[in-house]
Amino acid sequence: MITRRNLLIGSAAGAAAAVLASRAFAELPPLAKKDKYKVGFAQTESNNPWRLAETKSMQDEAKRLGHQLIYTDAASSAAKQASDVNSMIAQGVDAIFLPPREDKPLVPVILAAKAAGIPVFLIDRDVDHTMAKPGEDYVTFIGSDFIEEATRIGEWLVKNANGKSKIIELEGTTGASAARDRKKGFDDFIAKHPDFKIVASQDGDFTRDKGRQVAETLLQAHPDADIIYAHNDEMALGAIAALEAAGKVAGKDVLIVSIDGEKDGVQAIIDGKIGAICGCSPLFGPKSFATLADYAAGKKIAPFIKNEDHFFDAGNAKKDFALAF
Ligand code: GYE
Repeated sequence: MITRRNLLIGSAAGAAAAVLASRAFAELPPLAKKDKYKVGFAQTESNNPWRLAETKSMQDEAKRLGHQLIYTDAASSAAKQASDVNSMIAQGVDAIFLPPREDKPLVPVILAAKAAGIPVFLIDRDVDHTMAKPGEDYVTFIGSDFIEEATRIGEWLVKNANGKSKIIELEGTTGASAARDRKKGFDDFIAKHPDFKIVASQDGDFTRDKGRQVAETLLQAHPDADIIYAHNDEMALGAIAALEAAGKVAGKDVLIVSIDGEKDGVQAIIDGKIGAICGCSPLFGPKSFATLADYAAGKKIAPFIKNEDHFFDAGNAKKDFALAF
């Protein structure tokens, strides 16, 4: 008999057994009702305030509830994140919380966890639904609606651009659902507003330094660009550094908009350097563990559990600063 938790995922025998087990369990794996769980949280990287706030929120809530949290950091590598998940499966965790760094490379380990009888909850980023489906292969996706975030930024721009129109777009990590949808939502919106034009769009990997480098290159190629849309605050802050190095004034010569709501970002609104930020909460702990408990209690879980985002601009940045992370 196959003991689901003991599959040796990775070995040939393990892979074959995993296929058998996945056929035997077309449904999501159940989760026994227990007071204390051993759960995995496979973080993508820890190089920005958003990630650090998310990790702290998961750790704090696990501690508060008395669960054991197995935490790993993939150091910006989807391959390492996949092997981190495999090792959680081998350790026989009860459930796994996973923010898939990219939307395709993590699918095989999500399916392997399912085959091993371990429910997976995707948090903050989703996977490609043609390869794996919420409610079938993993329990749910908990996170923001990235298309909506990007559309809100577009709507703000249309009202507040004051004649500025040539946009440089700094994209998040290629292959990340957050980057894909923040681009799609924005680009589709701008396509309906012919007064605006995206003159260049490039991957800045969601980091401050890459954002600065890419902004520097794109500003050289498009010196007349007067708007920068960054898929997160870190890249927007990098873009401010690039503008200042080029002798331009952020917020005057170039209007900057972004997404997240970290403290440095909201402070940059107060300082007049960023025009608007659509918030994106990293505080996943309470909702993640509440969803886990609901699942164990046999409640029906929606395939998408949406986080509501707070919008910041000069009108509320000071008053709402406490909402920044
Ligand atoms: O905006 C960014 C982080 O996946 C929603 O990833 C998340 C994004 C967040 O690195 O700052």
